[in-house]
Amino acid sequence: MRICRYVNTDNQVHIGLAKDDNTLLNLTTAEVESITSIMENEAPEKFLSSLKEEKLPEIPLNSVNLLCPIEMQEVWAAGVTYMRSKDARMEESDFSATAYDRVYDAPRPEIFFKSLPEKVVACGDKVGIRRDAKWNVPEPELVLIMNSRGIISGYAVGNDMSSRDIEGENLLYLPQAKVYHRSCAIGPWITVGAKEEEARQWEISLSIERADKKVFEGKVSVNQIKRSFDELSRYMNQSQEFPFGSALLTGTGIVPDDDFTLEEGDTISIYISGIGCLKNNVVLV
Ligand code: DO4
Ligand code: MG
Repeated sequence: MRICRYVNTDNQVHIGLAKDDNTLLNLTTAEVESITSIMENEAPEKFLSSLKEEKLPEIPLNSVNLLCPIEMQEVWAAGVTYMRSKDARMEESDFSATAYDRVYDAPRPEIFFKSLPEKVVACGDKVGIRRDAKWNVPEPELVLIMNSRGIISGYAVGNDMSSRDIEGENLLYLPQAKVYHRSCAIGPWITVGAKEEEARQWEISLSIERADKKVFEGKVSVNQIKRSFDELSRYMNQSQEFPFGSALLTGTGIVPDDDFTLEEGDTISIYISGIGCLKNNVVLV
């Protein structure tokens, strides 16, 4: 089941439930005012199924503008959760290689702050590359959407935009490589009701186009994530309080070759089979 935030011709924000691939049900008319309230429900899937039975107004999906599904959730990201990511970081920096090697096998995962909710870019909006960086890449990642009790209640597609030269120069520069204007995109909606076993069957694919030509393509199975989702959510919520829940990007398993860097105007498409496609153009920031 997929839920989203959208605006249509009335310019009001609505919550939608996908009836099928082309149609949304307007949940705002059933007094559902936020994605957060659905995530907080004890049984979101059951709740949404009951709403599907009601006679709610139907809206063609292609007539609305989808907004970012993140409302008030802090956004964090896990790193070095795939072997490919560990190898790429170790190559990018002799200086920090041991840290990446160690964290891959350590009981405590790498988890870092990524974005305030209001700064997350929606599907169709522009993601940024830093003008003081020379080596910029997208990181296509599955996003766990957790409620205030730390329960994973949904999944989305995420892009953890990164400046690899800044990160590689010194590990202490990681926040600058990861957190800047337009550095995080999440969308296009939230898939509710899938268990971890099902989500692990999904495939993540990344394609980058430049002037209508494909300049990079790659894919990875979610099942290659080294850590369980429970493990990630446990560390994320340990000694923390997220009154509105949180979102956690789960790390990248696709890293373009070392001679690849993003350019302004590129189009990044990230597809996760159980969710959908997050598409953004690149702008210099
Ligand atoms: O430590 C660097 C960041 C790792 C990361 O973002 C990833 O593996 O996806
Ligand atoms: Mg990442």
